Amino acid sequence: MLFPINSKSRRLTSLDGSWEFKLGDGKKEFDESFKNHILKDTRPMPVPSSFNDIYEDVRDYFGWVFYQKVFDYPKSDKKDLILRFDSVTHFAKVFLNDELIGEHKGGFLPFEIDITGKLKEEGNILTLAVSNVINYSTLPVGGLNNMMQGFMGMGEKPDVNQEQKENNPNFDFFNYAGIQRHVWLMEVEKNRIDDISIVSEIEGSLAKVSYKLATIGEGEASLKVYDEDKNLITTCVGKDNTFEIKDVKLWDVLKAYHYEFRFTFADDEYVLDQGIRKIEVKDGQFLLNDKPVYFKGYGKHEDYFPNGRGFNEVLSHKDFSLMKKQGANSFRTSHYPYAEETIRLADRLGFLVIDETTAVGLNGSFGGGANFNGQALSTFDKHGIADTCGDHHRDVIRDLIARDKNYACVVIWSIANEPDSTSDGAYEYFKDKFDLARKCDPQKRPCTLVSVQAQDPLKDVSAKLSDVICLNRYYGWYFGGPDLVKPMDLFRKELDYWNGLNKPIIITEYGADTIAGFHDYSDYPGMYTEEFQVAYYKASNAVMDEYENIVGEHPWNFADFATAQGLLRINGNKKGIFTRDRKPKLAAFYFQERWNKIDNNFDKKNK
Ligand code: BDP
Repeated sequence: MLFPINSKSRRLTSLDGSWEFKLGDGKKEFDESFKNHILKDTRPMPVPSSFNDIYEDVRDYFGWVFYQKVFDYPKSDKKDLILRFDSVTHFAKVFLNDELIGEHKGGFLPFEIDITGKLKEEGNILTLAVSNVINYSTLPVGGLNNMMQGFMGMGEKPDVNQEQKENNPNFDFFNYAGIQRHVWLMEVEKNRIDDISIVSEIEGSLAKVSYKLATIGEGEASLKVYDEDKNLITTCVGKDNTFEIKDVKLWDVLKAYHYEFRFTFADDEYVLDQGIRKIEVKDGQFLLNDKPVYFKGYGKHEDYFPNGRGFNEVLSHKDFSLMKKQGANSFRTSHYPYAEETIRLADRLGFLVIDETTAVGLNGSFGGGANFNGQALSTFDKHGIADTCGDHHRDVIRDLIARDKNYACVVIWSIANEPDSTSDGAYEYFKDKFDLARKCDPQKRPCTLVSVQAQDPLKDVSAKLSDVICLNRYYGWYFGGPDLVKPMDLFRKELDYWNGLNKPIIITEYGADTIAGFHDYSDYPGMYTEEFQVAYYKASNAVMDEYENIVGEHPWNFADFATAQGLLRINGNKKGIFTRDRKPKLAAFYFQERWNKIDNNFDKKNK
């Protein structure tokens, strides 16, 4: 799916801004009686934004909410008109002038509805019914009770069969919802480019680049390629073709280079800024343009106050600036696809992206079943979690790759975060998803699943399926903390196994909750202090540095972030290297010093 742009043939009108907003009654089944009407008793709500932190009484609301915008639009007979939502979380029913015009499940990827001929010049009523409900059928997955809350006490446990009355995330971030990214009206040609795929093969200084256009209607296709100085490099004709670039300037880590690909089809024109690069996974190394890469960076979140998960252009730029100063070169879109604008910024700046689906919480035995009344559930049984959300998982993989397939910065697909990857049925379930990703991606990027710390890592199907092993490990925090000696021996013991597989390994999460301003001058600093966080990272990195196949480190998390309430969450998850408002903790200085000394092309094997 193409990113919405203005070009000489395409025109975008933003429908962002203040919409009318109203909570549903939180109880009843979905009721469509509102749909022909101007909503009453509404209040204004900014778009894009999560709704949760805008008003003081809506944060934990559960169920349907309604958004409405009434607008005029000039007559336009010659072009087609597409309504596009960059993301609506988690489920949307879209009504335009009395008619249900579309539905979409999944809160972190765009969807488009053709509304050609449906707009009036005056008084169009666009209403969205949006559900924030999460359960076994959604990704991310909702559980039966809040994983951070603990039990009810006095031997009582919540009723497993009770009707769901609230959201209980089976994941560790606040369930923000609403129209969280931009809304566009796009005027496009009737004969137009619908999709573009770019693949390149690189041999020395020669690149062979192939493109394929999907089109709607009739017309002739052509392509003009320019370099960054706007010199014309080549011209091609046809809907798919291959051309060569001699002395190619490659897109590289923190050294992005883009060619301008100017496609035309009939009267339509679409422009892509395209990076050309080569990825290979070989002998325990991750190679970019034939050179080993060392991943330095973070697992992140889209999270801020009061926007929630609402797209925040300013914050996105700020975060890249902070990461650059840190000496970082990469991040993971934990635990859902980020706004495409952020991916484009990464592409522009040369950051490497591990692009993750929304499959988080696909695990009935997490923490021994902490989120399921203390009973570990089998994830892959018939009618279990995976069975219920499996089809949706396939849709998300397809749609993520459809959106991000051309970005040079996207170097790994992450199929899921911390699924139950050691249980019976995990291999069959994930083989299907990995195969799908490999089939959908024209560039055949490496795939991974981000693996959870488990009793028996030898059973983890990641060893067989992942091209790059991604490990979330909490030795010295959840496992054995605050001791930083024995847990590190156990960490070593586990890494001996993974390192032996001869696949590159990235530690995609490790971390310790830290309250900014808590300090300790002791030689053995206490948990939650800034000194403990530094000691934890020093101890962990010392272990990780011993393993030549560990080619990357992503501390968890870049910044503190909001979560559901719970005994282990002190006003949110405090594992940030920065606070939620982007102030550094001590560990920020530690990583800044460490990473600025590690070359982006650190060849650990041959050091
Ligand atoms: C991991 C999850 C991540 C959590 C983190 C933590 O992947 O979402 O926030 O642990 O506990 O299990 O901080």
